[in-house]
Amino acid sequence: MRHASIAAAIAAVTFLVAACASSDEAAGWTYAPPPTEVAASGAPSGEPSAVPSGEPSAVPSAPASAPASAPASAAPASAPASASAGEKVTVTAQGIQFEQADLTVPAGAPFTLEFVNNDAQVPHDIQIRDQSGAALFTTDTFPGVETRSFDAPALTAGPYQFVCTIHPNMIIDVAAQ
Ligand SMILES: [Cu+2]
Repeated sequence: MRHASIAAAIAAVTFLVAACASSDEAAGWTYAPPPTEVAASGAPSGEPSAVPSGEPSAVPSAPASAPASAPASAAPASAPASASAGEKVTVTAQGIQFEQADLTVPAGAPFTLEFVNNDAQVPHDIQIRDQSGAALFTTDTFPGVETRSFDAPALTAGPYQFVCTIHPNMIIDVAAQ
């Protein structure tokens, strides 16, 4: 019994080793040739058919649909999406002051203005003013403690000020660049 089971085990191991060796060998022989055959036959047939069929259909359809939808729906829809997906500028009010002494905001693209009002029950807002003092954008006025996000308009590169209209001492020098 004992000899028989050992012999069986040895036989099994021998068989497994042999099976592994032979399957590796078989794999080496059978796997190597097909890839070059597939690559050689696949490239020439796939390339010429894909390019001519894709290009003619894509080009005529794009100009046809773009003018119709772009001015009316595409432009307004994509602007807020890119603004919220783009840069976020955070301004914090605390102790009747803006925490940020100065700021840099992206020029030429709408951005998200996140206003953190940490002054409990004290209302603040943020007004974006250009160099002449003209107001370009004003957020809601709201008391803390609360955080709100606003879609600020695109600013051309240059200096601006963020000012709280309720507390004129709250001023941040801002560079759009
Ligand atoms: Cu204020």
